[in-house]
Amino acid sequence: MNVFTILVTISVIWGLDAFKTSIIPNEFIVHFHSKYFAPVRESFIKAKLFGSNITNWKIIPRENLAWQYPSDFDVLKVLTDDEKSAKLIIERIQSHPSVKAVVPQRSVRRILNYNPYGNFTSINRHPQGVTRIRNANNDRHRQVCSALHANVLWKLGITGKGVKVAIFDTGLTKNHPHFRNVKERTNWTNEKSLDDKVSHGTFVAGVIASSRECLGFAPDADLYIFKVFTNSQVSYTSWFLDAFNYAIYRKINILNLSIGGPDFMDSPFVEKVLELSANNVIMISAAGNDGPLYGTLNNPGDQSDVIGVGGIQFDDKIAKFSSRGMTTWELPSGYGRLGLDIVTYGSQVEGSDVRKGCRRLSGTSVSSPVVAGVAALLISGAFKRIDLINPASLKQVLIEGAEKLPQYNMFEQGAGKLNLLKTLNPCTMEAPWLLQT
Ligand SMILES: *[C@@H]1O[C@H](CO)[C@@H](O)[C@H](O)[C@H]1NC(C)=O
Ligand SMILES: *[C@@H]1O[C@H](CO)[C@@H](O)[C@H](O)[C@H]1NC(C)=O
Ligand SMILES: *[C@@H]1O[C@H](CO)[C@@H](O)[C@H](O)[C@H]1NC(C)=O
Ligand SMILES: *[C@H]1O[C@H](CO)[C@@H](O)[C@H](O)[C@H]1NC(C)=O
Repeated sequence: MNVFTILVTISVIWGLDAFKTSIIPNEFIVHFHSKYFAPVRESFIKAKLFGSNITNWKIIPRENLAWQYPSDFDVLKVLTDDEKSAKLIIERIQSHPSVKAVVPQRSVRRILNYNPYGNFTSINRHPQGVTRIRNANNDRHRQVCSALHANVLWKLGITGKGVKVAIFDTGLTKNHPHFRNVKERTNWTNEKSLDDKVSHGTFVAGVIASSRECLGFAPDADLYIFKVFTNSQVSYTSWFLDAFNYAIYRKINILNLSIGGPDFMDSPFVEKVLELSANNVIMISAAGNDGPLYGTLNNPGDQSDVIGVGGIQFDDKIAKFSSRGMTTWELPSGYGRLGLDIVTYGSQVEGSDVRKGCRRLSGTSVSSPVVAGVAALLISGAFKRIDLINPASLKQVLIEGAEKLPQYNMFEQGAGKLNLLKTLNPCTMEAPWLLQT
């Protein structure tokens, strides 16, 4: 129905998460200017290598759902360890007018820091099988949905219906009891199962859309689960690019992407983020967990087309781990940008656990799904103004509705603290009664 996709990009959940990227030897991403079917792409590559005695290369087939559609890249394997011949192959392919660039294939590994002591980055699992009865006074502070008054919208029947949210993460267990509307679980790794064995992906999905126990913001949103990380938290540039392309074909509204980090700045990855935004996919990404130093924002949360989210505690203090602006990579060519758009709860937040029950996590990757869930809710409640919502206007209303935290500067808080009800106002101008609560 509607045309948005909310893409939640890059989410680092644990306070001490880190990403480590490395180059895969002899594997390259051949990036084309446009999208073509596989035989056409192969003909471009062959055109430049044909007639020479260069035969020590092959295109690696990618058996996934994106394969049926035109694509803008191939993965090329060079079957020689001789650097000179490898270089020759790459140079020849690069000289084809339809080829934009040839870059190394990278792997990215997300390093999770489980803290057994229960402090700071702790993960407090509830005892298995015990349903927690939430006492409003005790536990309210960890319920992000009530802290942001999502129930005001739920009472009006606004629950995320019709909004497609994609979650790029570690998968989700089939028939998890917290979720009503899992539309699709898709496979982008080489693993046999789509289940989440890490619990990262489940937690993110829970903050966005859980309908039981620990509640998420938009329980009726359509969830598209993209398993792009293996159970050992590894992913590849090509897995992400294929999954992004598929999300565009599926007309996803909101995409939850859980990758990123300061080093994941491959040109095809960054350009894909811009392409998604041009296709009306709303992208929300964590600012990073590299605070409290300034200039520590992560890509792509710091890009203009992406909503970059920092973390605060339930007492409105900015979390120490939350990355601060400004952007530093632009400094050599002039000046940096603020880079950080907004802050919201990201410390000791409750969300769904792998099979059932809840757990608490901290990190700006907790804050990012909070904004994604809020975005899904706002879009589904925008009524007649829904056609006016796009990545830029959504960012604008979030920024305008944000509340300044008096004791912090803009590099720490961006436009300030997310305020769901104030943000709702411009989205639903013809329904001002929504705000009289
Ligand atoms: C074929 O290979 C030889 C030796 O590897 C090389 O000297 C020669 O230039 C190559 N010919 C072409 C057309 O690339
Ligand atoms: C958590 O507690 C442990 C043990 O008390 C301590 O060693 C560790 O430094 C603490 N970590 C943080 C981040 O406070
Ligand atoms: C995912 O795809 C790979 C091939 O790319 C395959 O080996 C694996 O079994 C698939 N996993 C699932 C759950 O379908
Ligand atoms: C997507 O998932 C990551 C964690 O994997 C999380 O940090 C991020 O906030 C999520 N984004 C959304 C929109 O849910």
